[in-house]
Amino acid sequence: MTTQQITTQQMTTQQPFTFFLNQFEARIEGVEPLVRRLSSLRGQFLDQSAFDAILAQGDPMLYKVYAVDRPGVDGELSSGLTILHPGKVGDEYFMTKGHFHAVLETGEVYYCLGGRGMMVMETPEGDWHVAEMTPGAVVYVPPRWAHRSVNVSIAEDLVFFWVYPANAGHDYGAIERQGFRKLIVAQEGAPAIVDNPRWLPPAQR
Ligand code: S6P
Ligand code: ZN
Repeated sequence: MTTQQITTQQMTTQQPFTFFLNQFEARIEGVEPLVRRLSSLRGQFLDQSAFDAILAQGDPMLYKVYAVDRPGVDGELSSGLTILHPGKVGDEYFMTKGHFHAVLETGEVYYCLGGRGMMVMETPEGDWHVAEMTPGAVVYVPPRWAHRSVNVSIAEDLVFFWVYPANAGHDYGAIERQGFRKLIVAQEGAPAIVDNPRWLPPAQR
């Protein structure tokens, strides 16, 4: 075993351990990434015919997630690296699915390592916020805020490290139903924040 391999034992016992984030190759040594493709975001992009047209040619990879998961108990922290590729569906930039944490009262820290992006956030009450993601930006996602990352660069990957409570879990349901309140689209070549017409305020759902 080299010092760069992360083992199952290290990921499940309470012994200290080190893992290596290879910033230049954008991966975590010894971890198999989870791959998310366009088809897993069906219904999330505004332009459904553009979505179908891309899928007719194949199912491109949108992002990869290298997760160093820890046991889902109080006090443990999971962390990892996400690489979100550039691209658009119609005028809308490639993005992650986005989620609330299943344990709503849990936050998360994101540290942007490369690329240019925006993080779209909202609360169950409909408050929203968009934070810029540029190298060096540390975005704090407070408890209760759903979060989605959007790559607004033309050609560069958006690369970010994150840490959150290992027992937080993910709740994708609300976002799958109606998406986020705000969308990020290209307007005259620059990213713009626009209303999502599918989104309804809590009282009208
Ligand atoms: C986990 C954290 C990230 C995202 C990842 C992919 O709480 O926020 O690991 O899971 O960036 O996003 P998503 O919405 O597909 O899980
Ligand atoms: Zn999260």
